[in-house]
Amino acid sequence: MAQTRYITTPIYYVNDRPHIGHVYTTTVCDVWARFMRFSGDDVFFLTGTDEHGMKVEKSAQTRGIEPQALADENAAEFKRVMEKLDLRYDHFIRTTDPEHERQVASFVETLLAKDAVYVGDFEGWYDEGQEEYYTETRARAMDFRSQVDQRPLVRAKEKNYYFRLSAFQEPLEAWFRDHPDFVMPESRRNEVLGRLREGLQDVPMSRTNFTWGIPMPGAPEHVIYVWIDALLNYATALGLGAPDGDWHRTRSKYWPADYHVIAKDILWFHAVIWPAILMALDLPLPKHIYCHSWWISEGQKMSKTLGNAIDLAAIDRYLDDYGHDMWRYYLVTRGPLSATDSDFTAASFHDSYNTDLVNTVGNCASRVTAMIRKYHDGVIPNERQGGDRLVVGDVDWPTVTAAAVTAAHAAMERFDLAAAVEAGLGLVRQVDAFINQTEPYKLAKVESERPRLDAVLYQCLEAFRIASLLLWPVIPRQMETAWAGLGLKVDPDAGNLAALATWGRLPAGQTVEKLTLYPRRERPEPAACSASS
Ligand code: ME8
Repeated sequence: MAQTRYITTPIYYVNDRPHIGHVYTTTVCDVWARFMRFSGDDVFFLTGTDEHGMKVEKSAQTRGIEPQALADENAAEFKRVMEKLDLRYDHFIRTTDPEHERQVASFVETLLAKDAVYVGDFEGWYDEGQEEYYTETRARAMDFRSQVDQRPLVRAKEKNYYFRLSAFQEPLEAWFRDHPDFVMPESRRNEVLGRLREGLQDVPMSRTNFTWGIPMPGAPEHVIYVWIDALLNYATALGLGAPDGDWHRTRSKYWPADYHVIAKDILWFHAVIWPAILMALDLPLPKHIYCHSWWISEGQKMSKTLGNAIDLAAIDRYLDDYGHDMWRYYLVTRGPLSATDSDFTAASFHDSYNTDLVNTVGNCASRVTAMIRKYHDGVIPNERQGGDRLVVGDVDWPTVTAAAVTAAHAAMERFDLAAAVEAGLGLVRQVDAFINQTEPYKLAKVESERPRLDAVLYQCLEAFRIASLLLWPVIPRQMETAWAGLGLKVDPDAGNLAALATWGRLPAGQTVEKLTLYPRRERPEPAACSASS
């Protein structure tokens, strides 16, 4: 039975142009979604844009256009970029979609009816850039400055609707106790627990100082606070707020989410406020919040002034120079999924291309197919003699490949994408070592060694084929090229990874082309590879 899976990215603010940060989170989700789909699961992958709030209203004013026009323009840009990068989401939600707006209003009505939301006066320390309130203790710990843009926090007072976050202190603590992998990785969980222990206070649910948002039900002079509106996207996209609707009928089965993937800037909202809202709505909580760190660039925080931002122009240059597969490969294997930031450097990008894609994957593919062309007229030989597999060397290939498939799967389950890649890459390296050990070029010189030569050639190609299946979610373009060159029909959407990855599925007797997957490249001139200003 196909398992349902639900993975989400943050919804991105439309007052910013897409850059490596947005592309990164969406790419890691895409890799995970592809792997799970290929494994036969019923996956729903959600991304989209966060279009309300003061920041968007202000950006639109600065440009002299309506907020909706700004949102339309930038949402289209995010979609274009995702398409260009082969990021295959199942739905792109926009918080200005009427379907989302209706459901948010309905969720807020439910919260009001349950007395989880009330009207009151509120005073606190406010980060204007992040639109976030802090307690006195927290603000002091932050030295009364925004942790994101360093601007001073301001003392702000509002008559507003409030969400009774404080009522969820104990339920949240219990939830964290019972679900040690709710927030991943563990250091992020500890961070949340530390702040949780400082005590929760109620948070504003609405605003009156601007109008670009969803009106508060029954009090249209208030708009619903952008973060509440935004967090609810994960539920509205599945129709959870409209039980009679089509989305609910076809998509509610995906709830709760397997992974909400985010970066550390928005951890508190996802790890504390979102679960409390869900508790208040009597909805099940997501299984995991995966919180990654930052990409920095050439050793420094990315900034327009430094000219080191990996913006769309820079991404385009990397795609032109190294191809889509390498772009994905670098993000996935060198990215900040751990608790530390990752440094994007042109040099490490280039080295990683040469070491892993050219010298490992590409080299193995061309070496093996070249040998089959040279020693067996390009026809895949048989590894069997008299019905039995001929074992040459000391690698028990059926066991080794099955273990790699299991390892890749286990790694994907815990969102350890680099380890999943390593399972595939490790097989490729083993093929190389196996060639060095069994020396097919020597076997080819002795007529009586023909059956052993055939077995070695078959085993090399078969192990490479299984590696290519595991690597496809990360480097899909050239793995598809490889399948075409080997005459294999593979449709990852058919969800038959386990069956395809069984040893011995490679059909003997079929003709293969010599594969050239990743051409060696000279290191581009630094200017051509560093970011634009
Ligand atoms: O926060 N490195 O939207 P946003 C890695 N709308 N990832 C990065 C990054 C970097 N340098 N910069 C950005 C918002 N990101 C809200 C979210 S969700 C209900 C509402 C990625 O446009 C990362 O995923 O500021 C981060 O969490 C997200 O972009 C923030 O996107």
